[in-house]
Amino acid sequence: MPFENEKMETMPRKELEEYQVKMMRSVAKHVYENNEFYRRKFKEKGVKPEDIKTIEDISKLPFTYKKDLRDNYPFGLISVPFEDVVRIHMSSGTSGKPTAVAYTVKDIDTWATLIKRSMIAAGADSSDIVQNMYGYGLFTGGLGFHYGAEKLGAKVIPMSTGNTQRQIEVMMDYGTTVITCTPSYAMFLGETMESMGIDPEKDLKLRIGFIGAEPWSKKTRERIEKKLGLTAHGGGAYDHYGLSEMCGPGVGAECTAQEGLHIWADHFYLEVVDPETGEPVSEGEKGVMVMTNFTKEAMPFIRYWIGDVTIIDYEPCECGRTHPRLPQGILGRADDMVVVRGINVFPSQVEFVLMKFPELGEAWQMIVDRKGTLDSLEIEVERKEGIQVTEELKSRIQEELKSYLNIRAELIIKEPGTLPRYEGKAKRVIDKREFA
Ligand code: DLL
Repeated sequence: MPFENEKMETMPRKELEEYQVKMMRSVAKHVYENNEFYRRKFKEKGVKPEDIKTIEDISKLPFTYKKDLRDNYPFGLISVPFEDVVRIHMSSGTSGKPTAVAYTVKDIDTWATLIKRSMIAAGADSSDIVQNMYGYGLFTGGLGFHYGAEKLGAKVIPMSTGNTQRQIEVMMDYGTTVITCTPSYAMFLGETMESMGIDPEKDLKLRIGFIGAEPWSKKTRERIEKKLGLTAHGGGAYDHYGLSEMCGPGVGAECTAQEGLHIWADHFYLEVVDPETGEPVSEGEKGVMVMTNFTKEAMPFIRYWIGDVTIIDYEPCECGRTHPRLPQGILGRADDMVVVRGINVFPSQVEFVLMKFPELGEAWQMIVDRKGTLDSLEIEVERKEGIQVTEELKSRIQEELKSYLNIRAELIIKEPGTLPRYEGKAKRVIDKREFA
């Protein structure tokens, strides 16, 4: 089984922990000595870098929040001399003020190595032709995968998002074997192939998809693998996780066992905590992710409160990798959750239920509104081409939704091709309520 760095990827857990403590102490020292914001935060908490001696000591360090990133926009969290910065990525965010992240030459190289590692874990190699359909530009997906795939020695076609028919023609002309995109776009690609009369199993050579940047369920995986002919060519669709604040993509990836995301623990220290108390949850329990990128130079984040919801598992994987795994991937973002009539509803739960029904297509959205004093929840989804929507089918789906969400939702089954399609991350929740 090939590895990017076998020693680090399969290091026994105890040894890995010792390594992490050493690296956490070193990154704490780096930001303490070079960044005013962190020095102040450490002092407020009464902690010094040299206090980090055991894995438990890490919880003495302060959390960093998205708000800190915004408040210090654009360059306040940089921990190296500005002349050492060679790249800046930015995200517009939903609440107005953008956030920016910065990289040194070494950071760009580390990032590419992590993508290379992730690609190797899923069985890609230098013979692959990689059609990179993540957006190039301020989003980290495009350039992240670009440099990683080049480092692997693969042949990169830098397509970026959009122009779907052209994407498919390029796949045919070049014999693309690997694609990178969001799950929403992967589904749209599949639909477009169908409408162009292309059979991906016969007409294309796609075998591996690096699919990520938004939540997707195992049922969605099956659909993508089938629609794009990935399994027919001996590969599959592999979940890929990351966020700009840590580097971009390359934080965690699935191996060929498809048993969940491996979080690359020789670069990232992951904690899964209770969203109310910030204390670690027990293994196997749901919590929100907090992460430190201890090998980043330009802009390391100490205990960054990501807010993605997950469950952590420390059992080594059958591939031999020992790094912590997220067997169910990312269950959603704590802040994507909508509260409807007092019940917490995650878009990922809705997707999980809808994708179980082969009669339904892949496009869907949920609309939350307030009628009088009561919240309403409508779920719109398309039927598959050629499917007759009966009352019996509708009530089966509605029952299943009710049993998963604990709330009654109005189900509207729409004609194929009538709901929005997305080239990047999909927008699944439309909240029309006005909060005073
Ligand atoms: O989405 C980086 C990326 C690019 C990851 C390409 C994977 C592939 P941001 O735009 O900063 O970075 O968004 C980060 O997206 O906190 C999650 O909420 C969500 N996310 C990313 N990957 C996954 C995934 C990129 N595999 C935010 N499953 C994260 C679920 C994901 N959610």
